[in-house]
Amino acid sequence: MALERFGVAMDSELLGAFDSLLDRQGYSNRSEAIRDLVRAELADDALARDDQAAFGVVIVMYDHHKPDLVNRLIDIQHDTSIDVVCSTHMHVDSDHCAEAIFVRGTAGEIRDLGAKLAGLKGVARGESVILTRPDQRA
Ligand code: NI
Repeated sequence: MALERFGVAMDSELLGAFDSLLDRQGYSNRSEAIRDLVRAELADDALARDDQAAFGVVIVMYDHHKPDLVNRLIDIQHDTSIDVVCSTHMHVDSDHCAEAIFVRGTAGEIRDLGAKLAGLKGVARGESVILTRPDQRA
């Protein structure tokens, strides 16, 4: 794909802070950093729409002593309409487990699944990471 050049005007203080950030992040030039920022912004914009095709990981940390919680976590994964590809379990300590659940669906479905699991009594923390392929952005 052909590269197009464009000029950007920026005050020196902002540019200095940007260069300092790029240095810490290991960028060798501004162009690659700006391309990554644009890609991230386009992905965030696409993923804000509930119907955007997506994939991701829902991570929950929970107290495995809570009665029936483990079964409820499993039931929700079986009953969801989205594709639960796999999950990985980690025994965090004597009380807590963490589960990373890899899913494919729409951004809205993944958000809903994450919220449903995080809202269960006994789930101490729930986080979702949702990504989309550039060629699938609506
Ligand atoms: Ni465990």
